[in-house]
Amino acid sequence: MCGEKPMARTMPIEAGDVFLVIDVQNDFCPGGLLPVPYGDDVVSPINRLANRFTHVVLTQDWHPHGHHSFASSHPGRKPYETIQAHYGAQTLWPDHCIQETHGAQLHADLQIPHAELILRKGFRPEIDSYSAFFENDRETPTGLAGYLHERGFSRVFLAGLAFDYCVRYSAEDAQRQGFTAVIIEDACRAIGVEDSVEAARLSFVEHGINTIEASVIP
Ligand code: VGL
Ligand code: ZN
Repeated sequence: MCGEKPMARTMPIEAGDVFLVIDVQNDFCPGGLLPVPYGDDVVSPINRLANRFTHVVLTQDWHPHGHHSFASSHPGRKPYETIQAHYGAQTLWPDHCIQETHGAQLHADLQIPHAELILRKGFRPEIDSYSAFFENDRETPTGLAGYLHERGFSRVFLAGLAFDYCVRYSAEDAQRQGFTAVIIEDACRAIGVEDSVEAARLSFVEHGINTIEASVIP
């Protein structure tokens, strides 16, 4: 049967919108130290999307040697195991995104010359930082909420790596800080540790966070 009104298939970009591109760095791409499967597939959709937004902010995971989130800092522990840190559960990772290394550089094919801010996170030796807004203690701010509020943004569109970690926690915190978070899901890729992808999707429903496809932004 015809006659039903089709759903709105496009989402116009508005003045208060900012595109937050999470951790598109060599170490999270195939060949890197913490490779996200098909991580580099996000580069071309993100380049296209970034062109549609006037305002773009990039994040960069930026750890010192011997960072607390590295399995190598915990004798006898292996990557992807979980430990109890003073701020709660912490997944242990292979060493990655060490300051000034090639792996910590943004992917060379990212073409976003108009990006207005590159925010580094995870530089405190004793605490990890998935979210672009807060360290994993969920109380030490990165300053991004203040920056985005002061600039008058109201919606934060997110894409990048990894869907189930830094994108997830950044979207939750954006929403909690009073922004409307929108995840562009096919411009993300996930790491997948146990049920991390399902947990992320459930959390987005709980927090009222919308996920869209890149094609909705023409
Ligand atoms: C990330 C694990 C460790 C991410 C960063 O960008 O999602 N995941 N550090
Ligand atoms: Zn990290």
